[in-house]
Amino acid sequence: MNSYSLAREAYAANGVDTETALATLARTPISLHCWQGDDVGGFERPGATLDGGGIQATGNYPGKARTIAELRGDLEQALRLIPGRHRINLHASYADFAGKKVERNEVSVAHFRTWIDWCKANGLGMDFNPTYFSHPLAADGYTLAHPDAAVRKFWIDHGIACRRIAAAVGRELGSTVVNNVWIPDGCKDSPVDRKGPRLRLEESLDAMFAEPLPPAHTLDAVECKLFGIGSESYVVGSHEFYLAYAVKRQKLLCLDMGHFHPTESVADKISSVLQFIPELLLHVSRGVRWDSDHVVLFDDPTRAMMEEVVRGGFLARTHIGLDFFDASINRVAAWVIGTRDAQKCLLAALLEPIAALRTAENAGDFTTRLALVEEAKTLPLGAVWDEFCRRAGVPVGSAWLAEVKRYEKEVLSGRG
Ligand code: RNT
Ligand code: ZN
Repeated sequence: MNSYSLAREAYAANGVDTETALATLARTPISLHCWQGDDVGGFERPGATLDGGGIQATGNYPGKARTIAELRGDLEQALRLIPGRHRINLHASYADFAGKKVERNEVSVAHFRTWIDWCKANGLGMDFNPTYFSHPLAADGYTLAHPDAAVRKFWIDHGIACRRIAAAVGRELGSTVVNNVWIPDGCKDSPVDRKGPRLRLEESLDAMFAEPLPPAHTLDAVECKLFGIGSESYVVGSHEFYLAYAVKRQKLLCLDMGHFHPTESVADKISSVLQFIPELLLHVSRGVRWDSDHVVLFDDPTRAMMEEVVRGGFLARTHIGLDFFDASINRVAAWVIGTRDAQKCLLAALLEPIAALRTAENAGDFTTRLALVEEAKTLPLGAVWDEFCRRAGVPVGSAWLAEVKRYEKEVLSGRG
């Protein structure tokens, strides 16, 4: 008997059907963030790098993608090692301008034509983000909440342009594009006016979202944050601000796992938030001290997150995206590790002996609940995961690493 058959029996004895779990996992896409491949630089100009704005990529591991073609090649390599069918999450700063200079308030779907074609050719969906950083008009740390109306107008127009791109891409690919708004606006030291920028942000968002677009083509999300590098004392788009805004305007809320106090459970927020907003976007990430963007692991916070999504029956209302950028290790490996681990966490959640746990809880038998949760942790998850990889035709276990090493030697090492 092979290890999967044994695992299947072990789970069945706990009232869990591994085949149902595998089918659900197979139809759950993960949105791979393009920005892990080039340290959030983008390709608006040659040699672009992440510039200011509340986020930072650290490390100088060789092999960073220098062109759109290189980035696509790296993504293709990562996708060959990740089971399932997925999506690519693009920032506006990854537009294909074909050498021309195009301002952010003038971007259009034409500048993403080659990305759309590439997504089609690779069977990928797309998600989108306006880019409110790495730009002279974001250099003082304010964009949509800027005190200068002309600067705000520029960024509102960028947001409007991006929503139209998202809608056009969603229509063409036949798959809803989540368009996520994150802005860096905030302050290193304590401002005396915390109110003004927030009033301006609400006004800017309303102006940006004014045009109705078909939800089947695109959905708007807003991303909250506790603090950023350079905005340690004040973030305009705080948790309370965006939660209230999302409820008021019925937008998606983006919960980035690295954007909270280190001891806060982000998983616990899901059921509260989804009681009042239509859908949720997750930025699956890992905070370490003051950095919010380490590679995702098969760890307790990520497992808890996926458990909440599954237990609450929220999978259909949750868009799972990744958000990390580690420049200190092989960037293709970072994608592979983070995506496979997010999927492993989801699989673990799908394999929970949930019926027995609910029976125990409903009977007030918390002893049994605790006992079963703990016993479930050592059920043969690995054998089910390996079977998933085998069926998807991707390397099983750590075999993917040899592929990444080969790619590093043959492709990445040739980049200056
Ligand atoms: C920054 C936010 C945001 C970015 C990406 C690049 O704190 O998490 O999601 O990481 O848009
Ligand atoms: Zn994020």
